[in-house]
Amino acid sequence: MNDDRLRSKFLGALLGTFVGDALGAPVEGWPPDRLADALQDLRDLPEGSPRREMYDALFGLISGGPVPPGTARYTDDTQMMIGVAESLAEHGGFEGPDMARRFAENFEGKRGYGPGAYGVLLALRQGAAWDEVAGQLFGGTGSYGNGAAMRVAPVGVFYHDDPAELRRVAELQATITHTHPLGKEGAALQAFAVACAARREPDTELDPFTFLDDLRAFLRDDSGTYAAKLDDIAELLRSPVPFYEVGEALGTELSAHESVPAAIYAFLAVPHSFREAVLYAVRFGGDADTIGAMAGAIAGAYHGVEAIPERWLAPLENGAKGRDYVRELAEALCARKYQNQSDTPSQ
Ligand code: AR6
Ligand code: MG
Repeated sequence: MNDDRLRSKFLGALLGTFVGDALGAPVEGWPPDRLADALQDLRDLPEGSPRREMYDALFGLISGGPVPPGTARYTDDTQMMIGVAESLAEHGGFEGPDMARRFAENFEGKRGYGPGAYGVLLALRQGAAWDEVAGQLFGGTGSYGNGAAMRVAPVGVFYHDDPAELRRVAELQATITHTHPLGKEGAALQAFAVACAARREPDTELDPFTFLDDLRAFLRDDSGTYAAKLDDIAELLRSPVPFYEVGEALGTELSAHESVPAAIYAFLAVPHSFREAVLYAVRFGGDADTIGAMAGAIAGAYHGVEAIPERWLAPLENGAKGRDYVRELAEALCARKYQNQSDTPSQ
């Protein structure tokens, strides 16, 4: 694979996370079968209200109407993905204290963090050690929320050619906030899905069943939860059903095992189009921002940044750590990767 193409995949994975997150955010928590009606209802919200602005962005993005600049905002998914990428790009590998510090410094409470992660980040801001707080969540079982998977795209592209190191770093970055085995495995699986997408040439036909075989061989999950989900994905691809039934079958919840599979499905159902894969993911409703972010990461890693519609990129918020910053971060991460290996992607 030539170096321009790989660089484009780094950009696609990170900006794909951002776009999917921003598109899904306005409809997070909505039931999929009522999403069309709900979009209609939102039109009645007062001009200038934050929810209305987000709606304008979403509706404009989907329908082709006008999109006010800066109105497509990201949530905790992208904010934490930025922390992962910053730390990897700076150190060329996993540094727990540094990544946790970046999560804490980037943290803005209004970005919609899950309750478990919110508490961990407050503790980190008050000086707690990076590997001590998360294990205490949920009665000491740790979180199996999708928060470690939603942010993992940088690990997927950075280690796309090294599955063992990818798994090690995906799990380690998870443990800062998510120590439950299902939370960590969801992060590893999502990172590996991004890697598998990054390793494939976008202009050749993608076989979803071979892709699923690769994911199955990677799994390390004694509970069998993720293997069963991958079987369900294969079955749904063989015998397609309406999208809301897909959501019901695979799950669209805040937990990793009830959301990572839906994101993988959205990519595999429409592998020829970044745009359609992300729209499919967002229309699941439920945890739409995170399923959108994860599907966007996989589809972006496969197609590359050129496949993300310009009219989706243009309205993304672009403040200090906004769209241009994420683009530069993806460039820096790619440069760091090949500096580490002291070669270029094409050699
Ligand atoms: N036992 C019971 N419930 C659990 C457990 C457990 N061990 N682990 C998680 N949950 P959290 P996140 C449930 O809070 O994963 C935002 O919208 C519990 O209800 O760690 O960082 C983000 O954008 C818990 O509150 O948050 C993500 O989309 C919930 O799972 C999403 O929330 C989420 O776990 C998850 O973020
Ligand atoms: Mg979110």
